[in-house]
Amino acid sequence: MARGLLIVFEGCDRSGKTTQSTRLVQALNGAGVAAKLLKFPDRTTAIGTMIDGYLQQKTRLSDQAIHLLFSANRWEAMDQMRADLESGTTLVVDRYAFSGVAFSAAKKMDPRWCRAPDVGLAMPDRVFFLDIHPDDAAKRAGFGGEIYERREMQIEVRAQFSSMMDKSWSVVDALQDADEIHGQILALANEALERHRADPAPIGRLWT
Ligand code: DGP
Repeated sequence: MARGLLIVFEGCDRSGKTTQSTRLVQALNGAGVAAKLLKFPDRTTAIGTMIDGYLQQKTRLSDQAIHLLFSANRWEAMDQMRADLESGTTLVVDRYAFSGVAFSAAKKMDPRWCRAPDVGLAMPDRVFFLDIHPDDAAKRAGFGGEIYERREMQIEVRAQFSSMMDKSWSVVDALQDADEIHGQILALANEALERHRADPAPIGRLWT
């Protein structure tokens, strides 16, 4: 059996990643594709609880400490992720290590240092980047509640994401109608799944 694909959603805050990643998993499952939704940070674990306290500005942590907690939160999921991928389940992940680099580098931390703790994580097969200007994101409900939801920060985060894009990324205009976005992403995901079925590749590429 071919392994599952690792599909990642990235984007600035309030770009619609959670809505679109959920819809993609529903559509894939509906079409008989084994697919599972994951979200980082996973606030349900002990590490995730610490991250949540920081994001909600209830606790303070140094930039380095919170960076490492975000990475640890991904690592604690990695064994299960590999097992799922190897058993043929496609994983759709709402944020991944790109967010780790983008948010910390936006605070002027050394990008090389920021990449290091995630070295060895499985690299995604496809990344969908939901692109929205922070001025538009700021108009969406809930913006401003957490520590990073500030205009200047989001502008820098967006620039950091841009610097990491390669051919595995697709940039999707997040200002479009949600159904339109879903249709575009589903078509791209199906294309990737078909290519993979025709020529399955093992989990090879790792985060460097
Ligand atoms: P979300 O639950 O997707 O809204 O993410 C919560 C916030 O945490 C959001 O502002 C993005 C930020 N974030 C997500 N992953 C990381 C990470 O790995 N490192 C840092 N520094 N911030 C992250």
